[in-house]
Amino acid sequence: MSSSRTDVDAIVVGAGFGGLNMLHELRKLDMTVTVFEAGGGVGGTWYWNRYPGARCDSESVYYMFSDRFSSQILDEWTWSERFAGHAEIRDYLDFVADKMDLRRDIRFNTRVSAAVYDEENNRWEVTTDDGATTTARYFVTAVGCISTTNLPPWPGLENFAGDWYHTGAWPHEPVDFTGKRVAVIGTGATAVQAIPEIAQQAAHLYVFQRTPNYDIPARNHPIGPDYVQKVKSTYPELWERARQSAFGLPYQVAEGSALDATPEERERVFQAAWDKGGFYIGLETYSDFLVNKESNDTISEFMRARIRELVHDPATAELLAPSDHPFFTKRPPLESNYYVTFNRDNVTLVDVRSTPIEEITESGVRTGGGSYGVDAIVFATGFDTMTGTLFRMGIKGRNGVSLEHKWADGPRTYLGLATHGFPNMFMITGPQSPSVLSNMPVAIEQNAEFIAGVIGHARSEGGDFVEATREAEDRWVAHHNELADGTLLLGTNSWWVGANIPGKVRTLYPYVGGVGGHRKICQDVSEAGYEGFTVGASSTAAS
Ligand code: NA7
Repeated sequence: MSSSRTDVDAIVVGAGFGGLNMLHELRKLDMTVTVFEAGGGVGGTWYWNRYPGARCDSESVYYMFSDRFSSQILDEWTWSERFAGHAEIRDYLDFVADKMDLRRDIRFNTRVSAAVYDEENNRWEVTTDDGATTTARYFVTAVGCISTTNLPPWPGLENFAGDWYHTGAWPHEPVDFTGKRVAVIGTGATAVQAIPEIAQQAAHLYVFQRTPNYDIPARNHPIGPDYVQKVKSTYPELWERARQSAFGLPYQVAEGSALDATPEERERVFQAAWDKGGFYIGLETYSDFLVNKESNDTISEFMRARIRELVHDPATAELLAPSDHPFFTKRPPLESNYYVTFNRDNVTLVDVRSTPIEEITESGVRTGGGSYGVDAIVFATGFDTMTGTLFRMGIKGRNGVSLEHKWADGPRTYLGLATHGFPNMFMITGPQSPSVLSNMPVAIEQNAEFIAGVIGHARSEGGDFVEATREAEDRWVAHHNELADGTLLLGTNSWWVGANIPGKVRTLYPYVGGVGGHRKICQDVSEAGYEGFTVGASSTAAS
């Protein structure tokens, strides 16, 4: 392996939380970095997801960079709501980018179309849609887990006379549905946020549901200075708890099975968490929902009972009450006025489980059960998550092997952050890392610090080449699969297991061992001299 010069030391793809954090960490190593970002600004998922009601389901005071990134920013930024809306999160990331002077290294409106490892020169050649090729020693993807939209290939969309939108690529100008008949297809976390908002404008809203979810009340509200001050004063402890926790949130971890409580005690515990709103009901009540079906049945039934209380029409309530999967084996949406929206006269729930969508027509949506005339269609049909964006980037490692080919039977990673055969490449929140099963900024912070740690280690050894070994990768995949097999998650059709995309490999994509567990393993790896990584040096530096 010889080595030639490169345009920059590292290329990072994406300028959301992950890319900004990675850029910051690489700068600390005195590296030159170019970040390519397809969007016109920072924000990642929040740049694209501007649909009505789009907001974060992690509490805003924990959905941010911690003191490890910048204690000044942590101190200066103040959120206005318990769960921040998309515009406020963009404002925050703009604030971060300006404060840290990050924009000078970011090339906006530039999409990566190919990234090829050149073994001869030990460098990555990254081609962008402006036709340019940029070379770098290191290549880091920070492309988000939920960034490539999924539009099911229903025939006829080209004939539709009205306007249509995908929630994940929403226009930057507000869309006015006033007086219009609107179809929303999908009832995932996105649709659950958008539907109550659109229903207030639309003349009539048809909601096309294939699978109901267990939607948890968000109980969003403005937060005042006293609360913010209290949180800020305890941040050091809260961040430490979040870093050691399973889900990247500083909640009190539940212990014990729901089956060990009396029915009355369970009801009281569930009700208190339901009233509190947010993910507490899944995380702070009992600990075995994901591994014990019988325990899960207790909370699933509690949730169904709440839905039946909220929705007046019994037939609609029954359609909205999930019975095909246990609670939290699919991402539970947080809802604000979602269920009660179905009590409005201008909202109709259409069951496309029993009568699937067959065609988009000139005038609307045709299912096996009938035709629905609409003026606008909102596709809230999700994403090709976790691997979709990585595969579309045209990544090729050693010997020209594509990532898609290497992962044809499912992702194979070391720690969810690197993959054998792709030297000097790292993934922020890659498959088989905690990623989407966590409060993302906390997972991202660890990922970025660890990746910088590996690169820093290689450099301190005089190296400029680092690769996960096949043995280390095999061990991680076996460990990942063993944990996944011990849960109920693989039994439910969800995007967590790739079930939303026809033909996609069914495997648990995120790592279920928790943010704290993953962090501990990574720490052990680093303390053992970055065990599982081969470090080397290019033989000569050509000019
Ligand atoms: P999701 O959670 O993947 O939801 C997509 C929705 O679209 C879901 O209700 C799907 O039903 C529905 N869908 C997808 N394809 C079809 C077809 N062919 N027919 C009928 N219905 C369909 O995406 P979101 O954008 O809501 O949320 C993604 C994540 O972003 C979320 O989990 C948070 O982590 C943030 P299905 O359930 O597959 O039957």
